[in-house]
Amino acid sequence: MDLKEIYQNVVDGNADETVEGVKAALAAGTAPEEILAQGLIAAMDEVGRLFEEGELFVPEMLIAARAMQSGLALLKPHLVKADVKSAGKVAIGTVKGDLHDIGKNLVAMMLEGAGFEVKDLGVDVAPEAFVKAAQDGVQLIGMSALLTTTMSNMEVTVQALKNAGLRDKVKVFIGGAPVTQDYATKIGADGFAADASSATRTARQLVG
Ligand code: B1M
Repeated sequence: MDLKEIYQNVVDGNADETVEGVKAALAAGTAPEEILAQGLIAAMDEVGRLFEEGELFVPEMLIAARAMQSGLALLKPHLVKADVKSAGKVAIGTVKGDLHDIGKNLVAMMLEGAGFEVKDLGVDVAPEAFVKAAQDGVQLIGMSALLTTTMSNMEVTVQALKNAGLRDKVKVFIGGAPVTQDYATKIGADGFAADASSATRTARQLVG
């Protein structure tokens, strides 16, 4: 199966064809990581480009995202292989005001694969919900943001953890397209990761 076909089916929002394409690629022995990077993630970058140029609109972006997620669901068992849940407890979520969850889901999946126990708080997560997770005893908090307008809620959450007297009890790491190491340093987060695989490395370093 040509990964270009998977890519095009995601861009066009064809979920059934994407699923068939991913199945065929796996059956042909293509590495799941290759299908993910060259088929699914590359397609979402193209969708973002077309949106910016005014060639696609929000509904089409949403349909493409659904196609991407259908393909991703098939890849999950191949990407998540760990059977020992002992690396640590992480709560992860997309910050308040932000509904983008594909990158966050990928990071959660990779963390599970690396042996972390992951509590997925979902999207549009209020600072109080992150605080509650810290009170419940997670060692790590991961925050994702895809919008320049919502990333400031990462700083609000770090502040809420401080106000609750929990900042020393949890490590905070952040990521998402507009987020940088400089921003992480500026808001007092403990770590930053640019993508899902480096997120597991960051998480491992943070739990020592
Ligand atoms: Co939106 N959107 N969107 N969108 N969307 C972007 C982000 C945008 C860049 C598109 C563009 O203009 N080119 C733009 C943001 C501009 C900006 O702020 N600078 C944008 C906009 C403007 C919007 C709306 C405001 C549009 C509107 O309504 N007018 C709206 C906002 C809604 C809201 O959240 N309140 C909106 C809505 C949507 C949909 C709902 C339609 C849909 C999301 C569906 C879903 O997620 N279930 C959507 C989509 C699909 C996108 C694009 C096209 C694709 C995002 C994606 O899934 N990428 C996106 C353009 C783009 O990113 N190129 C865009 C694939 C994913 C694997 O990558 O999420 O970056 P990513 O995750 C990566 C890394 O960032 C990192 O690892 C991941 C894997 O490698 N990472 C972490 C992510 N989180 C991490 C956390 C970590 C560590 C690493 O630690 C905890």
